[in-house]
Amino acid sequence: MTGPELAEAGRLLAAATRPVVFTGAGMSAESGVPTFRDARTGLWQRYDPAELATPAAFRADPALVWGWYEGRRHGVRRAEPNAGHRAVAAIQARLPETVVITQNVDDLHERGGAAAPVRLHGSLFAPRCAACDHPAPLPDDTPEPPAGRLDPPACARCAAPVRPGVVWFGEALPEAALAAAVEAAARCDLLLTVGTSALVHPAAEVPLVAARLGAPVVQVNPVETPLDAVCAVNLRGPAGEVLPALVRAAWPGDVGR
Ligand code: BJW
Ligand code: ZN
Repeated sequence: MTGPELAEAGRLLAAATRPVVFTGAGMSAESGVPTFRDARTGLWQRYDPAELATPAAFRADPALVWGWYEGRRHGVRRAEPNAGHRAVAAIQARLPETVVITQNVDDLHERGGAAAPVRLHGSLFAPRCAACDHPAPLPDDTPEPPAGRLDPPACARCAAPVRPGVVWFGEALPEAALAAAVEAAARCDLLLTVGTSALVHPAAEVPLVAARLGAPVVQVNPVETPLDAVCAVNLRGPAGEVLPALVRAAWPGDVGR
């Protein structure tokens, strides 16, 4: 990240009235929540998505999949929002029409002070029945995180296994969330994309919609992504450092952040 790029991104943010903040796993990396595809630390380096993040995987071995997601839910429960989440909340406080769209299944945007985001890939905190979609209560939280296999609870309505409320490969995204995301991207006057590899579709098309309709796209990511080509500004660095710096660049006179 260089001074002129930060200054230009700050100008774009200060001039915006209805920005979209589009986030991926890198947003929560500095909170200790692992990303999926980072070379050393990504979940998909250690686990096979085909065995854990598809409907077929859950049908084949519900206890393996449920135990893995419960372990991740406990990890998120112990995590705290980072300075990047708080900067997103500061943008929303300054520009109330800001729409936060996330691919993340954690709850760190809300806990960082932002309004509930548009969730494209569901939530670790909204389990539901795998057969009838009836929402299921979260299991009681034990002090010790579960390790390994764990039988899922049974649906109170039909007794089928309860599944994590996330979107797996091959599943449709929640219709209302995808429509809200595309609409917000189409009418925004700045799209800030943070911490996503932009490899998973259709979510990755959200910033492209904004770019196609003429909104500037500013990217925060330590590395290149397929979005580089459509970005007005690329801020190379971690969200927890770059986003607070961006807020300071946009509104230098503000105090209290
Ligand atoms: C930092 C940082 C720091 C690090 N600061 N940055 C078109 C083309 C090709 C394939 C497809 C296509 N359309 C659909 C597909 C198939 C598939 C897909 O996209 N596959 C590709 C991977 C090839 N898509 C689907 O299957 C989707 N469904 C679908 O298309 O349905 C069609 C349908 C219609 C009607 C009926 C039925 C079906 C569903 C996709 C669901 C994705 N689910 C997951 C798992 C969620 C649950 C869970 O958590 O386990 O969602 S996969 C995983 O990837 C997760 C994420 O939300 C998603 C995106 O990952 P993200 O957030 O970008 O993370 P990373 O790790 O990839 O990147 C992190 C970035 O952060 C990196 O760039 C780092 O550099 C950066 N970073 N530290 C800032 N400190
Ligand atoms: Zn049911």
